[in-house]
Amino acid sequence: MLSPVSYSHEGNIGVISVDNPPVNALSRSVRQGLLDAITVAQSDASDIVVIICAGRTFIAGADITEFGKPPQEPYLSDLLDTIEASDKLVVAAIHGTALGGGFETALAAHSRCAVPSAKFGLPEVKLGLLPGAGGTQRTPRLAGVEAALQLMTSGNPLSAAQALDLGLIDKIVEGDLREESVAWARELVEQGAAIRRSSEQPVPDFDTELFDGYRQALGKRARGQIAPQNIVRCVEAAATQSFEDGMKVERDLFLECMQSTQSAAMQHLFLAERQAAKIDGLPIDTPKRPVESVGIIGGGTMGGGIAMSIANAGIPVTLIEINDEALARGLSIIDKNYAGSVKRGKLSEDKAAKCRALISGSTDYASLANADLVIEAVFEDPELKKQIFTRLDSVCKPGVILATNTSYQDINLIAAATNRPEDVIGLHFFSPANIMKLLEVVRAEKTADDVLATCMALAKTIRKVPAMSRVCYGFIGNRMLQPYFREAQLCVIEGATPKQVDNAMESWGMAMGPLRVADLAGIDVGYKARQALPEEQRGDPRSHRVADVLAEMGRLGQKACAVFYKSAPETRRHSSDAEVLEIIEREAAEFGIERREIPDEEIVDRLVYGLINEGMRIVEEGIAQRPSDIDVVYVYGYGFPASRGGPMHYADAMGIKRVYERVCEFRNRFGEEAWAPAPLLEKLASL
Ligand code: T1G
Repeated sequence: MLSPVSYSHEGNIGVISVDNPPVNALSRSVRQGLLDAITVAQSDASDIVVIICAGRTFIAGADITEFGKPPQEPYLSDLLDTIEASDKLVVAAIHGTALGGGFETALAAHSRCAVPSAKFGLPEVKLGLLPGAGGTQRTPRLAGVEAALQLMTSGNPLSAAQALDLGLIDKIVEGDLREESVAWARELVEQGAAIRRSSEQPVPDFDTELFDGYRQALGKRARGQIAPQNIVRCVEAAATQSFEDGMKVERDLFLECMQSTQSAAMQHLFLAERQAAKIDGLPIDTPKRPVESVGIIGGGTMGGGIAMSIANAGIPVTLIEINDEALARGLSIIDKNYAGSVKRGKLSEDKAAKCRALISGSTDYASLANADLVIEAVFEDPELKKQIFTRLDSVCKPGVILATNTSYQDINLIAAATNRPEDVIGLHFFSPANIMKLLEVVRAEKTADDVLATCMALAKTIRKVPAMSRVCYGFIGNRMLQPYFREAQLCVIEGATPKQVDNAMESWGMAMGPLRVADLAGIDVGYKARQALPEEQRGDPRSHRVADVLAEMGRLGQKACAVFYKSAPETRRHSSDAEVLEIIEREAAEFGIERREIPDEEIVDRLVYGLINEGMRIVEEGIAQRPSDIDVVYVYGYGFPASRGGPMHYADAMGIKRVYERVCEFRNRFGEEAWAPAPLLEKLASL
């Protein structure tokens, strides 16, 4: 088999070139090829060696698809030690994204040059891992302890300019990388440049308090996660021990992470996210429609956030509102949000101004005549949505994509309000839409393949993580939320306090407990949706009575005022509300419920297994293409902990039999209607 690594000469320069598409991952054959090439270079006529990559990027890391399999020689650490020990100066020439093991390879080289657009990072923490090939020991020696801690615990990349400032690279070259890096290598030879091994550099002075500071901060920001804490221990070893001893610490703590369920969950998510972007049966080269201008109907919270996420990708947006006053309000919210992003350092002043300039407003539908995509984002009134689509049908050009941001309605009915149902699709954004990563792409019965393919690709353009759902009430995410919220409210009326339920879920890893989410997102949409249903279709009255009472008292959520908690307007801090606890007691008595102590473990199992059981139904009905899409939806849209991999991965990790038995136990205790095991769960448990 041809090696993905080639070795050639340009005069006295040895050039090692890696070509392993799509991202030059450090597969076994790449490692072997690099080892062979650097070994040959030691005894050939070359004076200096350049490592460069073909394709779109320098090495983007170890090969994630090899994780979980028995490790194969040459091991990356040994290879990098060999590169660093080279008697001939080794230059790494970088473009694209030098990440993880790829960046570690560059750090093992003696000098590094890069094109201005190159990015550098150690994102292992996002896989529940840590840099396991010397990154925790070499980075602090070049960039200092604080920069190293920041780089590895955030997992976010640096620009070439930042990497140069930190001393992680030595030169930024303009133009053709191969030409420029070979020319620079030639210069280094002529200058008689010395070999500078990262592992031999002393760690610059550092503040010893840093480590405890990071441990505490990560204890809050990455509660219960192993990798971030292990990274701090590795960098501490780098700062206080020899390189060799530090490498031993790194090895042990890397293996601890690699063997953890947290890392298995996060690796699962990495691949699940990329899988979710693929539509079974839809060829990857399905033609896509151009999306160069977008219209948005409705300038409220969702419409404004959607406009920003599209403008931030450089696409002009026209925001439509019913009148000038509403339009001015919508645009001022957008201005405020951009100012907030600049203040928080998320966007530069210049970038924010450029993006804002791409958003214009109108009260005239005719201004959408040439739009390529129109997204309706008005409140959840089915008749209003149909009227809007009928109107769009009459003003928009042929071939426009008509999308609705509804979070649960039947998109087939909305599509039927037009003469072009094949051009209608659901694009369900999550609030705040300019921040939340998930985009639920809802394929209606008649949605055309190119419309679907276009929207899945658009998601990547606007930096969202897409997951496809078929049409059902609430699609994937909100449909599964029903048993989750049902159980949260049943636990409350049966004996737990809102605080206990939320704390149990947050200690387990949810970003925010269900009742705090209700306070934040509001309960008006859910309440109105319930009121629109006949009594017998509203589900167990005990599971929404308290919410209904609070809604009827006007406690609709943060927009109006808190629901299950008292919320201090200036601090928005939540605290228990005696009045709510009284209402819970009273309604429980009404139902003749004898309230009891509910263990946190039961709360977690009822809410999470409720998600899993409904998730199984969603897979067997074909609403979701695959279970891992559900994991992507819940981690990127509902604050499900990435370190647990999503509800369906968690079910596998817990053991399907155990989940099934627990669901059966709940069925026996709480009834068939709520807890009948999904047929797929039953089938998988019987295997
Ligand atoms: N290994 C194997 N496959 C990979 C890969 C990797 N490291 N990175 C990407 N791919 C595949 C991906 O699955 C997809 O495949 C295709 O490449 C394009 O990816 C010892 C242990 C590089 C920024 O965490 O962040 O090194 O779906 O769709 O949006 O310390 O991929 O087409 O079949 O994401 O342009 C550390 C992970 C590993 C970087 C490109 N490295 N990759 O983004 O394309 S751990 C990472 C990314 C490590 C050492 C440790 C991104 C990207 P397919 P894509 P993209």
